[in-house]
Parts: sequence; C-alpha cells; structure tokens
Amino acid sequence: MFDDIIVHHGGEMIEVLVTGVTGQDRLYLAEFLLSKGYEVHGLRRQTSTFNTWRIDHIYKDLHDADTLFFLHFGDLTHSEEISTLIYNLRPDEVYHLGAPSQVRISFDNPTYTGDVTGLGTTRLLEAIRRSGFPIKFYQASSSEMFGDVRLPLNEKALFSPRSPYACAKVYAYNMVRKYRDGYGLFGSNGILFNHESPRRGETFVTRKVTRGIANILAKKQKVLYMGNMDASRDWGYAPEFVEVMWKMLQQKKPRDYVIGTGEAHSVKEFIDVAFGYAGLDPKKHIKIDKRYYRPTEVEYLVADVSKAKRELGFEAKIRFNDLVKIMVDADMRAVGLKPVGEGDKVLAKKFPKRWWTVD
Ligand code: NAP
Ligand code: G4F
Repeated sequence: MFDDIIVHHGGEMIEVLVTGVTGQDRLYLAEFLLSKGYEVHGLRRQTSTFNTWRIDHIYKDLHDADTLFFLHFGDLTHSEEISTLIYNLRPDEVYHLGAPSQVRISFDNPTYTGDVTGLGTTRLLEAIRRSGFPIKFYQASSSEMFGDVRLPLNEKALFSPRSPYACAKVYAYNMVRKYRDGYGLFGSNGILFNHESPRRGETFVTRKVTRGIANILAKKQKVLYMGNMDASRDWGYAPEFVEVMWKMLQQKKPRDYVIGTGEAHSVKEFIDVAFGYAGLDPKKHIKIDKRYYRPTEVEYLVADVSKAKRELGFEAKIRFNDLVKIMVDADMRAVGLKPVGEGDKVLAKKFPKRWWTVD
C-alpha cells in the first residue's frame, strides 16, 4: 500500500519530513502542512501489520498526479537509513516527533528510550549537518524535562528529569542547541506541555479516562484502574500545538519556546469533570492500581507561555473544561453512543469536523 520511492515535485513546493507518522501530533501536523500546500513525507517504522489506519484519509496512491503525502520506511535507531533519507529527500523542514513517548514505559525500556529518543535525534542532526543542505529542524522537546518544580516554567527554568524518557529528551534538547551554536543549524526546541485530543494514544491518562467512560456507558467495562490521581498537568488541545511547531520554523532566528495553556489541573479533577459531564459517579467506577505508579513521578507541571505569546502570538484557546468535553464526546461517538454534545459545539465554532473523531 505504501511505497518507499522519492518523488520530487521540485520548483516552489516546500517539502517537509515528519519523523514517525502514526502518532497523535504528526497526524494533526501532516494535515495542517498539507492544508498549507506543503509536500509532506512521513517516516514510519516497519511493522508486520497495518498501523496506518489513522492516516488513510490523507494517503493517496503514489501515482496520482496531485499526491502530496508520501511515506518512507525507516527507524530512528538506524543511522544509515536516516542519512540516506535526508540526503535523497533534501527536505526544507524536518519535524522530529518520532519517539516512544510513554513516560511510564520508559522505566521498563531505558536503553531503547535513550537510543531512539536521544541518539535518534543526533542521527538526524548529524545527517543534516553532513548533507550540507539548509534544512530547518523542529525538536519535540517536553515539559517532562523540567521535573518536579511547582512553579510556572519558562525557557530559562533548569531541567531536573525524573524518568528515562525525560533524560533522553534533555540530551536531545541539548544536541539541538549544540548544532545550532556550533554549526549554525536552524534548530528550534518546542518545549511542549501535555496536549491531548480524541486522537491521543489510548493509554495516556486523559484518553484512558474518556475511553473508559464511553466503555462504562456502553456496558463494556465497569471499573477503571488508575495510578497517581494527585498528579497535575497543564493539558492543552493538540491541534493548536502543532500549528505553533510550524510557526517556530517560520521565524527569522531559531529559538526555543515553552508551549502550554498556563493552567494546571489534577488527574482527579480531570476524572471528576469527565465523569460528571457523562452523568456518571466516579466513586462507583474508579479503583487504584499501584502498578500504574512510577518509580519517580513528576507531580506538578504548569507552563509560563509569555515568550511564545510575545514572539509567536500563541495563546491556547481550548481550555481544560472544553478539552474534557471534546474528548468525552468523541469517545462516546466511537462506541456508537450519542454524545452529550457540548464538546462538539466548542469545536464547531473553530475546527474542521475531521478533528472531532478518534481517528
Ligand atoms: P505518540 O502518539 O506516542 O507518537 C509517537 C510516534 O513515534 C509514533 O508514530 C511511533 O511510531 C514513533 N516512533 C517510536 N519509535 C520510533 C522509531 N524507533 N523509529 C521511528 N518512529 C518511532 O506521540 P505524540 O503525542 O504524537 O508526541 C509527538 C512527540 O512529541 C513525541 O516525541 C513526544 O515525546 C513529544 N511530546 C509529546 C507531548 C504530548 O503531550 N503529546 C508533549 C511533549 C512532547 P509507532 O506507531 O510505530 O510506534
Ligand atoms: O498521560 P500521562 O501518561 O502523561 P505524562 O507522563 O505527563 O507524559 C505525557 O506528557 C509529556 C509532556 O509533559 C510528554 F512528553 C510525554 O510524551 C507524554 O505525552 O500521565 C499524566 C499523569 C502522570 O502523573 C501519571 O502518573 O497522570 C498520572 N496517571 C495516573 N493514573 C496516569 C494514570 N497516567 C497513565 N498513563 N495511566 C494511568 O492510569
């Protein structure tokens, strides 16, 4: 179904490479870049079964004259594959989003995490440097790098990573800065706080809750087992966050930016609002399973987005309560139930209909 052939439309067409292609962010980003007329190339890992159902709606046959979306097989652990792709493709911009992104699992797979998330970034940076092409680079850095600091966090805050995932992201962040300072690479770190959507992976806490609610309503599940409900996060809406990734690469100079909403809420609050919206009592359905606890936790994260507001005009429009409603509505629809509808109304004002659903 997908071919690994490089087709250059050439001329004025802007070509981008997005690493990975099946994740939440790159799907929104690919849609956004295609809507801007970019030619988008996605890096995907080889799998034995199809895992690309999320991008079926933007994929067209390679032989169609108007195709602007291409997929290439490659793994971030393989230097040769990465450098060959960069050299043959010669993209104008690279959005490096590919990473095993589940913090809890990084404790089980610390070396793999370091290899893909840390060294994978260096492989890309080095391939770009050696190619000699003026490629702009976006690095998906994470608020998780800050660790457990209970203050609004901006670009000057120190990092104190508390998971193998965060350690690998700090290494990658620093390598982007080294290539920027040492080799003049146009590389920007987007230090993004948690961003969610109906397309969020099913095991991240927000989606686990909204999907659990839909399954409880559909009588497919009675109990939802949760970990640390006291942890707080700054949760934003993913489509707003991918647009600002693109903005970072359109600036005159490469810089690093913190992106978030500036509001923190606990997991417990998320559960209470989501269950209440769906007409359910969380006390009847939530149980704690300590296996979801992490050896070292980040208890609280909140962003100070002053710089992004000043320089990129960024301000999150979708806030906590609306985000919860959007996600509950989408998961209810996914199991064949009629959504409550308030989340849909929020989206109807601003976002395309394809972003309402879970895929
Ligand atoms: P996601 O849904 O978990 O997607 C991760 C992607 O990385 C998947 O497409 C995955 O492909 C790919 N990947 C994993 N290992 C790979 C490898 N060895 N080679 C090639 N691709 C590989 O993540 P997301 O939420 O969209 O986040 C995008 C990026 O932003 C990630 O780097 C994440 O760490 C970072 N980030 C996310 C948030 C957030 O709140 N969402 C916040 C800050 C930073 P498979 O499907 O094949 O596994
Ligand atoms: O949804 P989470 O798994 O996201 P986490 O760990 O904050 O990481 C996400 O955001 C980062 C940005 O800060 C990204 F870099 C990263 O890639 C990822 O996208 O967990 C959020 C909180 C944690 O404190 C966790 O301990 O929810 C708590 N939690 C409580 N019960 C749970 C659960 N998390 C999960 N996944 N599952 C639970 O049952």
